[in-house]
Amino acid sequence: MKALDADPFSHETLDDPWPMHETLREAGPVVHLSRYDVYAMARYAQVHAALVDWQSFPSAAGVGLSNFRYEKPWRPPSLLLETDPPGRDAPRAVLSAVVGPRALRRLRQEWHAAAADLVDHLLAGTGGEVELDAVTALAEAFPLRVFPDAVGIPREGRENLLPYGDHLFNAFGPANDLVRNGQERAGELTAWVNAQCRREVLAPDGFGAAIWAAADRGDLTVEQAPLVVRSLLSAGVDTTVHGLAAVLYAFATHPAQWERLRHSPELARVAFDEAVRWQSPVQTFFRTADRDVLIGDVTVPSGAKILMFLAAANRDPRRWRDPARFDLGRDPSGHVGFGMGLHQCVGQHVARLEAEALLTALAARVRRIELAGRPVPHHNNTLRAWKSLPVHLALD
Ligand code: OVM
Repeated sequence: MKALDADPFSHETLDDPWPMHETLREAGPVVHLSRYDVYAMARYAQVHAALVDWQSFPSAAGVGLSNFRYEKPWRPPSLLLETDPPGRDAPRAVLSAVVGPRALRRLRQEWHAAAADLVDHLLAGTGGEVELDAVTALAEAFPLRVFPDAVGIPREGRENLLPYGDHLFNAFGPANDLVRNGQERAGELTAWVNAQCRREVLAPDGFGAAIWAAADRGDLTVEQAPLVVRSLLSAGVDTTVHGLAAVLYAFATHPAQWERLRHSPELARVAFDEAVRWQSPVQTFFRTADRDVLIGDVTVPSGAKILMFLAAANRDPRRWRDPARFDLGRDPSGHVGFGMGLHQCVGQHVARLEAEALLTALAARVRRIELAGRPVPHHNNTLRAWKSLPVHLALD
């Protein structure tokens, strides 16, 4: 087995992760990262197999670098992300129903109208040409307009959602400067998020109230309900924002693909999944070996942390033809950008609906979208994120 000195969490790597992913893939089915004394998988076949095999690679020791067997988690573990069956099953079943395709049907029209309204306001009176920051004006603005309302949290303090998520996703990595810089506000942000999970503050018609209703039915305990709401607020904002940023970045740099979407707006969902494959907004998660596990000719020892490179698997040439190409003509299904197996993203239908609404609204009015300046990445230990994406839009 190869041992590598690569640092997946350095600023250099976060700026441009793709060369390191290729190095890891080519080094073998599993490699050792000496800097952190962890193992890593970057090929599609191994990442997929390990994600599906939750018995050998459980999540309850944490899906970050820190091993909950030895270190106290910085917040009470998630009942979904950081719990294995059987404890995970009731929270998962409840949340799947609350944010599943059936439950989302009533939001479809409303979110399409909200997206059309947002786009109309951005383009109003611009005389056919406009420059804007696709991160703040679109990728952040749209989810922040619809998602907190759908959960049913009060308006006050919503500006805390993105900073909370940013710290949470940094905290899955090592205690580097990104984590240290976030620590200052972590207590205050966590307290705010926890306060939004209480039944009294949640609007009666939202996802949050539906989770509490499950507790009333006995499907969850009253101790579990606020933690399930916390998962929505933790995993549902930054991920979607940067997924939308990814698809907007993709179109701004692939004019022929934008043409194609304009011609066939029903491709909006495929476009979003292809962008999730292509950029992998969630780049990595760890698992922990539950026993000595033989992978190829390497024994990953019991208790070892293994870094799963979702992003590298999503560009593995063994699985994808011309993987670095953003192409609406391919079938991106099977990508591991939402994970795979029994922890696969429970909110993926929400994310797809947000993307479909926003892309449909844009495709109806925008003839051309192109970069108007240098995209500025936002470094995060887990997320592939952007600070800004200056774009020029030409209208119909
Ligand atoms: C959670 C949680 C937090 C972050 C990410 C995530 C991608 C879940 O609290 O359940 O899934």
